[in-house]
Amino acid sequence: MNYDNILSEVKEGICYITINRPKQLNALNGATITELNKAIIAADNDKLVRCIILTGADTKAFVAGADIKEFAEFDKKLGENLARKGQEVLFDLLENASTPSIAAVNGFALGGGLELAMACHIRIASDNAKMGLPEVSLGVIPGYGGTQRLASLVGKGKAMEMITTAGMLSATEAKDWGLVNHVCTQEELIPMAEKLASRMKRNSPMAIAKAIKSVNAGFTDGVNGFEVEISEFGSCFETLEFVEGTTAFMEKRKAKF
Ligand code: DAK
Repeated sequence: MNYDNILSEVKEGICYITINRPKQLNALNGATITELNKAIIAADNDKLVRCIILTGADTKAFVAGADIKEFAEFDKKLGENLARKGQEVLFDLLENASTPSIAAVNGFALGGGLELAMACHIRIASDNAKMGLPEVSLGVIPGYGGTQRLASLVGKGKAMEMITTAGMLSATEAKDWGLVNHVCTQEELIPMAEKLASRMKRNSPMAIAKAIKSVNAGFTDGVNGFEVEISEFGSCFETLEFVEGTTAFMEKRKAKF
């Protein structure tokens, strides 16, 4: 499918989605959110796609936030509605997708941009990346799940510091804080994401999907993550991928999923 604001391409089991508005530092406007929604649904429904790598076009920004020019005119009702809709159609969608996603943070990831990276299952960053939630400097608060996901990734105290100071972390600080898993040079960023993806590709997509569901359950209010794990664990035993995984082990060969 052709998009105006993003690029989406599937190669060797990986769906590469690139936010492609470099002149606006890849800021997220409504049209971009709609296209990301379509591309993520398509990737998650494509059995050949085993990992999604999300990045920003050019070398300066992953995503420098929601498009400030677009939300400057919002009122209370519109703000609330769009926060709910945006969370559903993009951020929750990505977090709850069965396909694992890696945010390859190649520059500024601010506001909605950091929220997007945090909705991915894994984050890696190039050494020029800068991350922050500067919303309070604009008189708003993070509205795409940032107050919740940042606190769950770095802890409440550090999240409070980042949000109330509107400060930015360097890539190495973000790694020290647990916000990103790995830091590398800009040239190494996509190869590093591909290396992680290639390890995922060896494993059972069914089991990965169930593991994602179980981990996420532990971070969902009113849901007992242990119970979800037990039930998802049990359901693995009635799948062909389980049969293939265990048979391959006993036959001393690599499983073919
Ligand atoms: N929106 C729109 N345009 C942006 C942008 C943004 N977030 N960030 C950068 N740009 C544009 C600039 O306006 C500029 O465009 P021209 O003036 O050339 O037309 C171009 O990108 C290049 O930017 P700069 O000239 O500023 O580049 P610098 O290297 O000087 O500075 C910077 C880079 C990243 C430090 C700076 O651009 C910057 O501070 N950008 C804004 C960062 C920011 O505050 N982001 C927004 C965070 S708040 C909502 C839910 C959530 C949200 C909103 C609504 N609802 C549910 C309704 C989330 C809000 C946020 O994300």
